[in-house]
Amino acid sequence: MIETKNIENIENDNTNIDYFKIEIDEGLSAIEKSLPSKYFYDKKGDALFVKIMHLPEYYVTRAEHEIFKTKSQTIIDALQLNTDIYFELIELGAGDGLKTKELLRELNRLKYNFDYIPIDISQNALDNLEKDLNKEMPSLPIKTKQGEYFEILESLNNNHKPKVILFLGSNIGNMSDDVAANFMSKISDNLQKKDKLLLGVDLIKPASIVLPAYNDSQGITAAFNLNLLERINIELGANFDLQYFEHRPEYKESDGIAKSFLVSTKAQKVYITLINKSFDFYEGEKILMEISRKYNDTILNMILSKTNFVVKNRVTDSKAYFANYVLER
Ligand code: AVI
Repeated sequence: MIETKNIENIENDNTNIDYFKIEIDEGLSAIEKSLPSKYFYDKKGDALFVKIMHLPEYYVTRAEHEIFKTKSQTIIDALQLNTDIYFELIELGAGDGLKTKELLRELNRLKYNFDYIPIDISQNALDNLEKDLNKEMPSLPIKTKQGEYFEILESLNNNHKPKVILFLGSNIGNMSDDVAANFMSKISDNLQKKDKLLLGVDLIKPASIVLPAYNDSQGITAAFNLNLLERINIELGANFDLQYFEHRPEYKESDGIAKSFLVSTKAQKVYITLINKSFDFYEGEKILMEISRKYNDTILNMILSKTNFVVKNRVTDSKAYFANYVLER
C-alpha cells in the first residue's frame, strides 16, 4: 500500500463488498451524486497514485519531502524530543517511507531513544518497508503493526509511553472538516497529555497552482478518478461507459477546497448488476469524486477547537506550499 493514503482508505482496504455496494448505491442515488474517494485505491489506483506523486504539477509530495529533507532538525526541536527520554514514533500508514526516512535518519544519527512503529492494514506494505529500512538503517528499531489505526493506538496507549504520531501527506484533506475533527479527536482519545501529533497539510494557495495539480497534462489524475468507475464495472457488474465521463476538477482559493468531478457528457443510464438498479445521468451531471481540502491557521484551529489538540509549532517548505504542524494533546 502506498504512502499517502487516508485513514478511511486504509481502514477499508480490505474492501467489504457489502459496504462497497451500500456506499456506491447511496452516493449515486443522492440528488447531488458522489462516490467515496477511499475506493480509488485498488491495485491500479495505488499505481496511478504513485505516478501522481511524481507528476510535475503535483507539488504536494515534493513540498512535504523538502520539509523533511531540509528541516528534520527543526521538526525534532519543535517536537521537543529529548535524547534521554524514550518515545514511540507511530506512523499512520506505512507507505514507502520516503519522507519519514529523512526524519528517521536524523533521529538515528543523533541517538534518540525510540521505536519506529508504522501501522498499516497491509502486511505486505509493512514487510516491504521493514526490509527497506533494515537495509538502509540496520540499527533502526522498527516494530511494524498490522491492523486498523484506532485499535492499535488503543492497545499502545495502555503502555503510557510518550508518543509522537505522524499523519502526513495531507491525507486529512480528503476528509470533510467534521470528519477530520472526529478523526483527530479519536487520535487524541488514544494519547496521553503532552503526546504529539505531526500533521502534514497542504496550504491554501492560488488556483493557478492547485488546479493543475488535480488536472495534469498527462491525464493521470483523470485516469485515477475514472478508475473508480472501472472498479465498479468490474466488482459490481456495472456498465459505466468511461468515454462518456469527463474529469473536471474545480478550485476557488476563497473556498480552499479542490473538488474533483466526473461529468456525464451525455444523458445516459448505468446499470449496476450487484445493486440491481439503474442510475440516470443527465448531460452535464456531475459526480463528486474527491475533496482535497487546503488549510491555513484559521481553518486548522477551527477543526482543532473540536479536539484536545493545540498547535505548538509549524514548519513549512521554502515556497510555503505545505506545512507540518506540531500538535500537542
Ligand atoms: C491522498 N491525497 C492527499 C491526495 C490529494 O492530493 O488529495 C489524493 C489525490 N487525488 C488526486 N491527486 C491526488
